[in-house]
Amino acid sequence: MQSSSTSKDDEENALLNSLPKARFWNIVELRQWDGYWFEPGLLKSAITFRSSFHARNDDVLLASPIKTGTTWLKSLSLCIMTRNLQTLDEDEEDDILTKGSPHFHVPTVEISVYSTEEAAPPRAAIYEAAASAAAPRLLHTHLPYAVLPDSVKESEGCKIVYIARNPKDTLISMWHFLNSQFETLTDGGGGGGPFPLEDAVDCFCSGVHIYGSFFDHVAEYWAESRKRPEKILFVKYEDLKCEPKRYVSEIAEFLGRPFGEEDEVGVNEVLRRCSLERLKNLEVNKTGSVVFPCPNSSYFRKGEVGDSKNYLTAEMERRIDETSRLKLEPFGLFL
Ligand code: PAP
Repeated sequence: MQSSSTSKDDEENALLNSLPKARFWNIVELRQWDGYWFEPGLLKSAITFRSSFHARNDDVLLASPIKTGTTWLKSLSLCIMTRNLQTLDEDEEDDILTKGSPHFHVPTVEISVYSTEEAAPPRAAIYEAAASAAAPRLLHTHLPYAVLPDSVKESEGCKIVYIARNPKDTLISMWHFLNSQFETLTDGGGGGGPFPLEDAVDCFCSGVHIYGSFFDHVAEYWAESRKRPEKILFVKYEDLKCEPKRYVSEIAEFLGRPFGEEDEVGVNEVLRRCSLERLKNLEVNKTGSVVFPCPNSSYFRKGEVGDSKNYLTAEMERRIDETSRLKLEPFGLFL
């Protein structure tokens, strides 16, 4: 008799084979599902997440496209949510961020919790932490809104904080990150060297991309956040950079953990603990890998607004701006 896991695998493989296919950066196989493109392993995780996750009313789900400030949002939300367990003075020993990467404390569900791939050692611990943690749970996803589990969408209490970023800076951050991950496979299949930026711009604007179109991803969460502002808080990376106290206070308020009017010290301490320079230099982030094979250190680079100017030609900028104009501005969204 066939085991149930084999038949589930067979069903998933049959589904995967029936879906439209494409390639990302000439390296990664993609499948199209619910209008978005996914790497097959992530798609299987997304399907499992959608069918088996039961949101609790006090869950917090952080969401983002890749490279829009995920690591920062994870760190800030973790500090905000665990504030009652920490004294928030300058005692480093007391700081949960010194004990593990933000990606360890706040797992990305489709990568670290529902992954069907062989578990790397930290994953099992992450799974336990997510599945049995005393409420409230703090989780993260890169998945588009369209494919989230119904229980997340329907739960009154489960809140979503989404972080978006300027598309040009997002693309450049991603280009650096993925080039370092694909180092030996880039250049159209194994020649080494960075993937041609012009082709990366093509891919980004076409939407044939890991996790699907950046523009659709952002527009969809934006539209939902307008409809249900009590459920989804939409934050821009640039706003956080420009007015950090205001937006950290807003996130805390949204999560039901407001800083008192007098608590400027608390806000400042959360921001100090989560600063790029500090996180980058913590031992837990300088070494190891929570999301195998990405080194923990690879999530920290420059963190500057406008860094894309140093890489994109005027024509590349024009094409990305044009895509934003077509895809985001009709929703009243300017990034
Ligand atoms: P992920 O989606 O793969 O988890 P994510 O954290 O969203 O990555 O993106 C990394 C970017 O956030 C990097 O931007 P850059 O390439 O333009 O430099 C990284 O430097 C930036 N970043 C990481 N941590 C912080 C932080 N604490 N404050 C501000 N920016 C940060």
